[in-house]
Amino acid sequence: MSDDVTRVVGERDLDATRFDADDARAALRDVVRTRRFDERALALQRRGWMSGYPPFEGQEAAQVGAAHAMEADDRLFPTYRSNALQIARGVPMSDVLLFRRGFPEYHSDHDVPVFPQAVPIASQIPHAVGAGMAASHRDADRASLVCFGDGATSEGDFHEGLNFAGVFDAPTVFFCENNGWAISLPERRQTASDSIAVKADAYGIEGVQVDGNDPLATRAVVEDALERARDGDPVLVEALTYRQGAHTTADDPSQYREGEPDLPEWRVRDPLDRFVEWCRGQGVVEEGFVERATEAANEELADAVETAESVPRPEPEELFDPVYGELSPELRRQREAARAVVDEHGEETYELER
Ligand SMILES: Cc1ncc(C[n+]2csc(CCOP(=O)(O)OP(=O)(O)O)c2C)c(N)n1
Ligand SMILES: [Mg+2]
Repeated sequence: MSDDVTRVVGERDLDATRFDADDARAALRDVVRTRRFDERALALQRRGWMSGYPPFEGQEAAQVGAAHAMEADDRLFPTYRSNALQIARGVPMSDVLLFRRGFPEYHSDHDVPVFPQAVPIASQIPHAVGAGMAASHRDADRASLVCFGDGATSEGDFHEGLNFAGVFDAPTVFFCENNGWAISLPERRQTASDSIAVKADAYGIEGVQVDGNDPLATRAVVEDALERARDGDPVLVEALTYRQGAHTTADDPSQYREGEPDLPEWRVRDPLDRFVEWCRGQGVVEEGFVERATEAANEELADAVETAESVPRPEPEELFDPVYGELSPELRRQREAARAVVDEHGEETYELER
């Protein structure tokens, strides 16, 4: 494993990268766009529009960089925190909002190959490896990109997934967003290894670290990793980033943030301002670019909320019917009780829930 952390922003000029001005602008536009999504989603949750929301503020650059590195046919395996990645990849904002609003089965007619977002930690990792193996059995030129956090590396599924990928050359990129925290547990308590990337050594695969708050560095590293993976060499990418907000809207970080880890100076906590400044210095964006990107994101969000609100609420029976072939007497009773509440209160039912 290389000890180097790949960095571009604040370290190199655009001319010294594989990217051009359009690439940099596309990255900035999506960082701004997903930041706006996160802010709006938090506000919607605060007024009861959805029951809970896991903010990704601070992680936009890592996710946008990874999204822009993927080819159309690559498979994405997101978590609850990977919504910037999904959006930058082309999943409609309304789909993401609807998942959080309690429509986990809903998806619109888009053509992004994306699996359901995983909430059980690390459970998606073996799935991604399996999909990668299926691709190689079919001689399909595609890879899986599986997202997870620093906390997921303590789960058995992480180790099983990496081991399997190493043994079977499964075309998989393991994309770990090390955001400093697993709920309240700081990264220094998560592992005694020197890094997360170093764990790849144990499975005979490559591990690399990248400044995850740098969208172009992340894109370059993930592009290379996906290319290697498609050739049968899985890669573990550790994107060093930082969770600025709460774990979810049900969390109060003031209870534990005193254990704040010290970060090296280059590891800025926020990717946006530094990237804006760098893009200006490189002559890539003119005055008003960020404002226009923000305005466009606001319009997209207004449409997404309207679309999400137009999708009919599921019937209460849908909570029960897909679970068992035959419901137990107690579940039958609950199913009837749920129907009775909806019949009695109609649309107000959803107000009562809050
Ligand atoms: C199997 C499992 N165990 C525990 C939990 C509870 N849980 C939810 S998020 C979380 C921490 C995950 O931290 P990390 O992997 O770093 O991801 P992050 O939330 O920082 O993106 C835990 C323990 C869970 N969802 N699934
Ligand atoms: Mg984490």
